[in-house]
This record gives sequence, structure tokens and C-alpha cells, in this order.
Amino acid sequence: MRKETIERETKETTIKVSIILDGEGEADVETGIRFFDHLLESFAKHGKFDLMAKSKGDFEHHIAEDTMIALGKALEKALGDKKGIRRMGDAIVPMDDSLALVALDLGGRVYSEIGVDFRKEKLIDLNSDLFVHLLETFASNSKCNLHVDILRGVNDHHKAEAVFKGLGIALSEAVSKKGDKVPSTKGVI
Ligand SMILES: [Mn+2]
Repeated sequence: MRKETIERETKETTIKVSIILDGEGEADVETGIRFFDHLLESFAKHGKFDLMAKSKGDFEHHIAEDTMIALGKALEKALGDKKGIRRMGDAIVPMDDSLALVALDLGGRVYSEIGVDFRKEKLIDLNSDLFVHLLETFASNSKCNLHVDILRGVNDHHKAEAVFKGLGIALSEAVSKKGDKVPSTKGVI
């Protein structure tokens, strides 16, 4: 079973994140930021990952950021040598008025291009300006190439949630396995 736990303790935060890639979408998430919990639960549910995240700390910014660092590292470690994985994954996810596109590549080349704008300063209790940073943090720590765009949408909640559902679905596809060859013409990733 592909799984990993990352524990991270700094002067700012105490974080524990576990992920089981071949899971069923069970989430046990407590970060103290309700909307962030909601996004991570959506990610786990639609990616069919079993995800545990327990995060505490001084500020919302540090807690959310360090949780995404741990999640990215847990994913990267859980993947191991990446033999047999599909490597690329994508999703176009509607949620009422909103339509989100997520495309990613786990080939080890870190890059992120996140085209998301919100109308309001707050996503409930998560600062909107953190959203792009959280996805970039995930991409750099999981060593992934991540492209996200909101193709259309009005409601901030729907836009944000569609992105995290899409991230789960795209990642689920990318980590799916067939055979045991390294998915690169170089023979290594
Ligand atoms: Mn919702």
C-alpha cells in the first residue's frame, strides 16, 4: 500500500499529515480553518485518498501553508520510485456556476501556473490571497507541474471547491498504476 506520514514541527506550527494513495476518500482533517478543512476533505473524497491532517499553530497563513508543505512531501514520498504510474492527470470540474481546470504532471519538474481570482477577500475563514500560494506550495513540495484555471465562475466558494475536487481527481489519475516501468523516455524521473 502506498502511504506516508509527515510530521513537521517548527516554532510556528505543529503539523501531522498522512495520506494513503490507494484509499477510499476517508478524511480526518482538523486544521482549525474550517474552509481549508472543507477543501482538503473535497480533495480526499474525489481523489479517493485516505487523508489525515492535524495542524496547529500561530496564524492561519502558517498553518495552511505548512499543511500543504506536509501534504506535498507526503505525496512525493508515498509515490516512491514512481514505477508504473500514469504520471499525468487532469480534470475539468463543474460546480454550479463554476468550472475549474486542473492539469498536472508528477515527472519531477516543479512548475505552477495558477489562474484563480476571487471576488471577496475571504473564503469563509480562509484568506482568498492564500489560495494561489497554497497550490504553489503543494506543487513545489510534491515536485509536480501544476496548472489550474477557472474557466468560468462567479461564486468564490464554488470556484475554490471545484479546484480542490479537480486536484483530487487529476492526482488520482496521475498516481494510478499500470505495470512497473518508469513513465519517462529518460528511464528515470
Ligand atoms: Mn462547499
